[in-house]
Amino acid sequence: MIFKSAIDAVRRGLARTASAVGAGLRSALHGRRLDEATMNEVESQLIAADVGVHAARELVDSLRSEFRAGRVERGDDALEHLKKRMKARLAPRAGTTLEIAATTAKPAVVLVVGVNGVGKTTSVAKIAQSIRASGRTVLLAAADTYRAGAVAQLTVWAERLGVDIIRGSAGGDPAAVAFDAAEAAVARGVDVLLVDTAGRLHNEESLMRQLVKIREVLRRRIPGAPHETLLVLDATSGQNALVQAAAFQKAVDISGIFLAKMDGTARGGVVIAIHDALSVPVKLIGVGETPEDVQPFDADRFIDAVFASQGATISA
Ligand SMILES: Nc1nc2c(ncn2[C@@H]2O[C@H](COP(=O)(O)OP(=O)(O)O)[C@@H](O)[C@H]2O)c(=O)[nH]1
Ligand SMILES: [Mg+2]
Repeated sequence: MIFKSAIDAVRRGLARTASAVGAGLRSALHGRRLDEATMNEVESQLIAADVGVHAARELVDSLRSEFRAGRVERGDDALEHLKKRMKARLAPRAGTTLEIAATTAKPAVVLVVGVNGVGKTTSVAKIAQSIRASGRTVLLAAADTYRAGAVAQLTVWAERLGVDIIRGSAGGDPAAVAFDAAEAAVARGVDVLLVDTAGRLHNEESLMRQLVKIREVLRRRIPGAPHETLLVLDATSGQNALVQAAAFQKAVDISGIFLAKMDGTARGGVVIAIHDALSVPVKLIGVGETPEDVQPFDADRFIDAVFASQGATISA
């Protein structure tokens, strides 16, 4: 198991989401009797938490039909019903881990993509740290040659974590860096190669073309690579994250989502919107700025943490 998470850590990391979503629904429902006005309030609370209009409507529709059938009357039963329905919604793709956890490929290659500022480089450091902690070796590739500071930023992480890094020159060809890194990973016999990429170029088309080229270079040198293409999304960007995901999914085959900055948002319901809109699972969540601040996304734990008793008792 590369990534571990205790329920306490999940609750701490998600304190803002949990207190906002949980407390909002709780204050609408706890100790009350259900009626039409209350159900409208629940729908607004869900939309405010970013679960998406579609999911919010379906959740409230299912609650309404339970209410009209006389099966749910008390607000507290409504809370339980919502909790169950949310878990069921997330269940089909829950619990999926990184491909590198299961693959026997060596080196296993993880390509990390996403727009500027979402948290790619930090997420690479987090994954590197977890792999190191599990006793495997890591090589980093600084394939964001577009921004002057990007290579330096990853270099600092490499030094702090004590892992090797392959760099090109600023403004150089990122596909060449990917090629050199693949060569080095094979020659040095490392277990996992993590490739950090640029999030902004002259336009979206050139960015996507560059990512496709990096993929091809990796695949040519290492059969089956990249074994994971991880799209990093910023949880605080709300529905905007869905627009980004669609663009990346079209260009490169995304195999998983790293949802960063879950600690910084009261709108963690975006996880549900992402699961609704995309065919790829959220695999990891970022809950802070240090390399330790990463957790596997576990749907049951996530929903439990969101609904965990009074929000006030868990806000950090
Ligand atoms: N609070 C919080 N901040 C994060 C998280 N992940 C990244 N950041 C911060 O977001 C900013 C941009 O991160 P960076 O990794 O440089 O993004 P990149 O441009 O996609 O590579 C930095 O200030 C990071 O410290 C997270 O999970 N939580
Ligand atoms: Mg970066």
